[in-house]
Amino acid sequence: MRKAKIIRKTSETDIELSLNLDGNGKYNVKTTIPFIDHMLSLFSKHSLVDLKVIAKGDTEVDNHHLIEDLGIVLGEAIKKALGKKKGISRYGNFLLPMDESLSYIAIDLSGRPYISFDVKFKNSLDFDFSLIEEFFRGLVSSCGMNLHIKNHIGKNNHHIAESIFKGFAKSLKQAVNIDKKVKGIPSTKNKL
Ligand SMILES: [Mn+2]
Repeated sequence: MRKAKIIRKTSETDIELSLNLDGNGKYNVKTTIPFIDHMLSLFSKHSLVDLKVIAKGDTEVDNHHLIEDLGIVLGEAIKKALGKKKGISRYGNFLLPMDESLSYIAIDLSGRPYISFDVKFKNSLDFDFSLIEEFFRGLVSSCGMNLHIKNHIGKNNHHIAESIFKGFAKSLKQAVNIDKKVKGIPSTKNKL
């Protein structure tokens, strides 16, 4: 079973996250930030990764530390659960529509962290949408993932964010998929 549990406690945040890459999309997410609970829940639902998250942080400052650290811990857990990456598809991509918003996501579980984040959110008073990029930046750095995110069209911040998280979920589902025709590690270097 490709499962992992990460407990990470710093002076800023306290996060406990467990996942199962071979799950069926069961989730229990409590981060104290309702919008992120919504995003992580739909990530689980559409990636079929079972996800449990209990987290809190210094949100009296702002949401920055907690959202960034949630990305780091999710990336760490994906990496740990993948192990040596034997037999995986490695690549995934998805063009995901969410009402008026359309986002394209591409993943390579290459072991090398890289992010391209081409998304323009509108200014918002109720949530700092710039933190979505911080979340994914943290995730790629700890996971060693190459991740391209491009929003092609979108008006509503909530829809844009949702198209990104759902597209990420669908892409990750493809990339972590065990392909029976893949023998060993899918790299000519024999290491990912
Ligand atoms: Mn929604």
